[in-house]
Amino acid sequence: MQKLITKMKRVPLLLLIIFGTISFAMANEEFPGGTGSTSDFSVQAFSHPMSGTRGELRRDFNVGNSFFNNVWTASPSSTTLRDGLGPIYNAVSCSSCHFKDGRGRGLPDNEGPVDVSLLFRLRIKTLGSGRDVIPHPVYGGQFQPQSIMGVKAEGTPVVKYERITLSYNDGLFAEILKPIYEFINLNFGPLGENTIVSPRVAPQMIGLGLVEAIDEADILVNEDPLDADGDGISGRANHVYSVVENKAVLGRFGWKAGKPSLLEQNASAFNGDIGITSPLFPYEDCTDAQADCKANTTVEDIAMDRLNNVTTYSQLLAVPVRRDFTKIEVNKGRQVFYSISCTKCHTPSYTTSANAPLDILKNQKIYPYSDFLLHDMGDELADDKEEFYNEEEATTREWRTPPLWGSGLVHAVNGHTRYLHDGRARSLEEAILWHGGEGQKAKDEFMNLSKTDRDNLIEFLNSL
Ligand code: HEC
Ligand code: HEC
Ligand SMILES: [Ca+2]
Ligand SMILES: [Ca+2]
Ligand SMILES: [Ca+2]
Repeated sequence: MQKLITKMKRVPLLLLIIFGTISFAMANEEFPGGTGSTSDFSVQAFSHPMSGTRGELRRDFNVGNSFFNNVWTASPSSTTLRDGLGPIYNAVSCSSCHFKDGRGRGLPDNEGPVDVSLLFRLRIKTLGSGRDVIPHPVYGGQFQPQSIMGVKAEGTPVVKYERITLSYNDGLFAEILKPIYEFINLNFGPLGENTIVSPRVAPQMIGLGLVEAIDEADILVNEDPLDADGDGISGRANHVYSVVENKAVLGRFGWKAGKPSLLEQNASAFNGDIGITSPLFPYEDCTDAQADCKANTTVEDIAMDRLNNVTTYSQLLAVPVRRDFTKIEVNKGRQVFYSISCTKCHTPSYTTSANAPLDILKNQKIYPYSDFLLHDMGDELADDKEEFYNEEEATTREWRTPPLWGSGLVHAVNGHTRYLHDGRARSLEEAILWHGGEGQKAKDEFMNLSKTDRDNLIEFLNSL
């Protein structure tokens, strides 16, 4: 009896400690992008600099912002600072695809041409060289549907859909649409049987400097390439060639973690997507088969200092504060997310490096919900069912776990609720239903939940 009483006396203290710790952890989580998080949830939610962006940094951010939104024109023109578009390109500005610093919708509701925000990487399976691939010899590494006057564009990507019906354990149904891509109006002949087409939609631009500021070791610690712990999940890091460092380094950005840094990601977007050459990527994206493209190349369309301004801009776009943070359903949904396999890849949190390049990026407790590693996500999401290395060390079947912060604000910013690497999921629910391969177990667990638990989980995702 005495024992029981002392035990009971300890309970409140214990509860205080437990709940004290929880509420402290939760309070952090309300600010997923650390102290610089923004509390604007409007159409501008993804467009704010982290609070603390002042002085020279703020000026650099503003210049970067203007070059991110700038509509490039063909040269020669009256504004040499802002010309050099093409000769072939996907879009005339960064913000045509990352509209309002948000994400592209990628796919139309009905069959037809795809949205400008969806681009296609092209690779050729080379016979007899194992699982390696090369850029398409005629169309190059990326399909450019647009061109300046007097130059042939490459063609038009179109989509049609195959309907797939899934049934939940409780008898309810869901229908998902599998995109099937086709290329029409091809100006340089057919793509050929051995072409691997890899569709990618423009993701939102928030929190990227914080992602860059995560210590490499904190990402690599979650790798389990041989699935040593036997849970069916084998996250791997991509190691990609850096033109700046002239060696292979950890890949962090893009749907296959194919780019090592924001500087290189941005410079390659200027080059491949808009036809803007820079000191980092001095050559236009034309192949030998594209004579008119080659005849219209331009040199150093953007200078290094402007490129650096755009990089500062992309480092500092703030992550929004969580909404409905104390709502019961959201917290129940969070419990579901943590109790089924979601956090095995969507790693909740990190503390950024003390050595980050900018003070406001240092030592920040952040909640991106991603391991930033590659996972085989199954046949249905794969670029090609056969496994080829189509982005450095990432295969046709692998995708980088995307951060989930900002997921619930896509509709407010971009007016759609499209998710996954090509925007095929029309809702967060559909995004989960596409998980296969290493994500199959998580999907099955989701499909076995009660309707209430599923709804709560979606509410939690919408609060991110
Ligand atoms: C044609 C549409 C399009 C245009 C134009 C475009 N992007 Fe992107 N952006 C994408 C796509 C698609 C990806 C994903 C690329 C991948 O997975 O390889 C991406 C990825 C990124 C990322 C990495 C985000 C992340 O979460 O990893 C950054 C940063 C970025 N773009 C910056 C820019 C900048 C700066 C410009 C202008 C120079 C630009 N983009 C122009 C479509 C576009
Ligand atoms: C095996 C690792 C893994 C597990 C487990 C996993 N995910 Fe994912 N998740 C991914 C990857 C990789 C993608 C991107 C796939 C693609 O775009 O093709 C993704 C995409 C998503 C997206 C869309 C994000 C975006 O920006 O488009 C949501 C939402 C999501 N996951 C939620 C969940 C939930 C909820 C669970 C648990 C039921 C879960 N995931 C379990 C790896 C995983
Ligand atoms: Ca150019
Ligand atoms: Ca091309
Ligand atoms: Ca494992």
